Amino acid sequence: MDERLEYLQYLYDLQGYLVIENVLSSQQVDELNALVDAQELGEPKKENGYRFGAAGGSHGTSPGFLDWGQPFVDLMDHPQVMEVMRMQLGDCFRLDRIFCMRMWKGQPKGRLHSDYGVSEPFSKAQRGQYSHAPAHMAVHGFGVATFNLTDSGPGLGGTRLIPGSHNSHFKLPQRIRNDEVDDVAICPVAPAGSVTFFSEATTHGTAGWHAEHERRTLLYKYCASQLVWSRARVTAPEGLTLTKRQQRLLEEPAGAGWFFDSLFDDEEDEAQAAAD
Ligand SMILES: O=C(O)CCC(=O)C(=O)O
Repeated sequence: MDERLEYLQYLYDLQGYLVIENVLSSQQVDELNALVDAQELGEPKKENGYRFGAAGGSHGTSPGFLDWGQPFVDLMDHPQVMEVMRMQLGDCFRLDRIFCMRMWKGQPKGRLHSDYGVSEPFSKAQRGQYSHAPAHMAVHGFGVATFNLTDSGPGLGGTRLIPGSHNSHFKLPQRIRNDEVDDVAICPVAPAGSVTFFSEATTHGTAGWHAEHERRTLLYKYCASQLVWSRARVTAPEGLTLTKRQQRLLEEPAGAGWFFDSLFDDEEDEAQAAAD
């Protein structure tokens, strides 16, 4: 493993999140923003009205924002996303759900939550007691790649999270969940063109939006191939071209290796061919 990857792996494992800057060039950011503009999505509304082009999860089966153009399809397997998700999820993973978030100045924060681990909503862990997530729960099996299409961070708003909380053995105290204390969750610096990665076990939410410009992010949520969150799926958009790897990312859930092939077969074949 090269030193850069070793460094990223350490930080992601330690913090439960990672921001990598300059993943997209300014031309790519402009192109994606122009395609979002072309959708004429209207005003983002308060209370859950920030999500656009959603698919999978609680949003039903459809291509969601993949329909907005080839560049949105091509981000599914952006090499930087593949590299980080492979560290978390192994060689076989799926795109489980997607949505675009848009926020305007003055829109309020979204609650801190975690989808896995001792603080997930259906956890039987008792507040204040050292607990383990049960073995049948795949605590670290879901990961998110958030492409930031406008600047976000402290003073602006954006993704908010509690570093290291993916490995916590204590249920989130109510005073943190209710935002009675304000210095535990952070809103990391994440400029346009960056990607914010986080585990769904990391306690996360949304900071209120304070910037003059619109918040725009594209969330791609992946999971180990044998896992699934809901019965809804992200499907391939009609009329756009998907590579073999992109098609594989949209396959039905199935056991890694047994019924779901590695996303990295071709890379390995190519490396082997080059070595021969
Ligand atoms: O605002 C964000 O980036 C976090 C979104 C969120 O809360 C979620 O993905 O569940």
